[in-house]
Amino acid sequence: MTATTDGSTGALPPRAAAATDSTTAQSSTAPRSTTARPPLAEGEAPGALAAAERATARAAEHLLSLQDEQGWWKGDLETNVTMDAEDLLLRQFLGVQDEETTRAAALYIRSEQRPDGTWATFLGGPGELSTTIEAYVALRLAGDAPDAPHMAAASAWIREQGGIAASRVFTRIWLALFGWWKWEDLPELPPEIMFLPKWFPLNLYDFGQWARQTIVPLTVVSAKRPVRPAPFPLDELHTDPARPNPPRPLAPAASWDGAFQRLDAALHHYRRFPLRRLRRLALQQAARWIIERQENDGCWGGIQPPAVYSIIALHLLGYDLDHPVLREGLNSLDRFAVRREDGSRMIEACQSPVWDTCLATIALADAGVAPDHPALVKAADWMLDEQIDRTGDWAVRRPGLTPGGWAFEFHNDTYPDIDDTAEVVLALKRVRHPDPARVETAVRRAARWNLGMQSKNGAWGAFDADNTSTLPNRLPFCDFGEVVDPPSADVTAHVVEMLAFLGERHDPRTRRGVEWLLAEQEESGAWFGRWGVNYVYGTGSVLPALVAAGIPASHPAIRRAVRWLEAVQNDDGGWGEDLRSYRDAEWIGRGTSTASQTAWALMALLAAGEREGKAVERGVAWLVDTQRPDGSWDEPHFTGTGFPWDFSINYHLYRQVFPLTALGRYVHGELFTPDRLEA
Ligand code: R19
Repeated sequence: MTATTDGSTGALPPRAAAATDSTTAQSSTAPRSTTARPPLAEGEAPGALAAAERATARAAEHLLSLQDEQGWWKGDLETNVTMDAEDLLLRQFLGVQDEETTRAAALYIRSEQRPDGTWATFLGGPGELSTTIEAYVALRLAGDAPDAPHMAAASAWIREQGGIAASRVFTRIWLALFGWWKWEDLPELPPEIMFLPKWFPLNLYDFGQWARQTIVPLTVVSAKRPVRPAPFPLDELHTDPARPNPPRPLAPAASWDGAFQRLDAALHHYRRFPLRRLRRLALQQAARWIIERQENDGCWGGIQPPAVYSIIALHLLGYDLDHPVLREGLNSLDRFAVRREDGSRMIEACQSPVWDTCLATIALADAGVAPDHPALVKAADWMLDEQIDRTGDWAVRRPGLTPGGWAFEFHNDTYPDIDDTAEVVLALKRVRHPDPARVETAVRRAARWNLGMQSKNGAWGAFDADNTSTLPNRLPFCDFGEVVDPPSADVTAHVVEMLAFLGERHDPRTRRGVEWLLAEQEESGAWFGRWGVNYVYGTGSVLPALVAAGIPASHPAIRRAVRWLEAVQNDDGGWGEDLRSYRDAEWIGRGTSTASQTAWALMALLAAGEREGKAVERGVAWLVDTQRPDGSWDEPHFTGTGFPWDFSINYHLYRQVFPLTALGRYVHGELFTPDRLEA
């Protein structure tokens, strides 16, 4: 699979429509729009509806043109330059750098630097210390001189912010690999953690899957403490190079932080006098654990950070770079690279083909594309082939549950997720497939798996059931991002919506999900967005689910949510919510209007029966007015969430699939509801 680009700013133009003929799409859109279109609202300008219909048709045509001939869609998954910097650091560490890759990666890193010398983790965000340090070091490895103006600006800012000593643990581990930081001055995480049984606090399965897969190889790396001499010193990144690690005060022993600091001191002590046999067995077990989880494409968990650390760990345990495990691992890293128009090379943290394909299928179906349109059948076929029929780490908490989920990526069989599984089912239910029995079997298995993954509190997390321990986040080692995967409103909403579409509205497990969602609504009337920014995403996920589950639009919870959405609508008619909303309540519901967030708000309002309201009319007009002539939207802002605040994602297909879904539901009314599917 080669990396694809999606024609958005800076990237190559999309390939021409592959297997789909856009005239077919047009003609299959037309008949449905006349049968299903709801009557005009009082005072509604017929011109506005016609404009929305044209925008819908153009958007559908554009989306169809982006489908791969194998049936999937995949937009670029843009994050930040940490990915690119760590890729270069890995190559340097292993001694496998090549000039062309370094040049193209450096070009990308430089292009993302801001005038004040910093790098941010999302468009318009504040400079971020660890990211800026990693980007700076990568550019130095690529040959940029420390006194070049862009480098001097960066290092001055880094020193102002406290230098390397103030950066996150991951950054200091990378620097320790080259002797730029002392291993002793890092928190300990011993490989013996492998032996903790699954009921013991801080055992591996208390961590979210992404953290688990990162931590296991890192325990190996920090047990080995390798140092490959650096090609140059980095004194310019310390506030005082003579004292690179100024002592930090200890927290009181009776506090959580104090207790974990003392645990860390004890582990440092253990490191000096480990039980040698135990240590050896732990390292062996870690190697086995890692190798068992390598995917068919050579990657680990479909995400770049575990892949990078797993390669280093196995190499330190004696695997040669040309051992098949490492060769395939290294090859897989190249598949995370996206080539851009200017010759630069951007690394994706992760790839989203399953997620993009189910969302695109839903969007096209809701826009009135015929349910048996070849593009939709092809997408369904591809999704059906991706269903995972073996157990994974999720079975530790749910032993005996029959597999049947979908993962987010091309290859990630150990970690299917509940969110993708719900959305794939919602997509498959919209397609008229030539083999309905096959679809029905797949959907039933998926639903059974998702139901089995319900957490004890009645809600759903993304990858695991009952992944709710509060201890992992307190480890000094875990100072970046989320490391657990507790239930969230957005995932729970998607599962509830799926269950409703399968006719399981009255199932007690669906009811518990609904009750949890109702209890989770905030005072404002909105829901928090765990995997999308932010309350607009949460609310945009929950309202369609509650209505599908039979909660009447007149229910007070729904009215409160509608009032919140109306209150935060921008003057231009769109919706936008800045990533700073995760840190600063001032930004909740506020920000520059974006296509995907406007669409989420519209999807919520339409579900709540507000089609004829002023807010919907203005939101639809915003989408129509900002659409580009080719049927696409521009979306420089990041509206996806990896970890609230710490890690943000610009999903390049969100700008297309969500506006199309919202416009389709506006133009046609809801073509797909649980009642219509059952009828
Ligand atoms: C909904 C579908 N989702 C439920 C799936 C979303 C997947 C998002 C892509 C995740 O990519 C990642 C994951 C983890 C990391 C890390 C990382 C940070 C801390 C630790 Br500890 C371990 C790893 C860094 O980058 C990542 C990217 C939308």
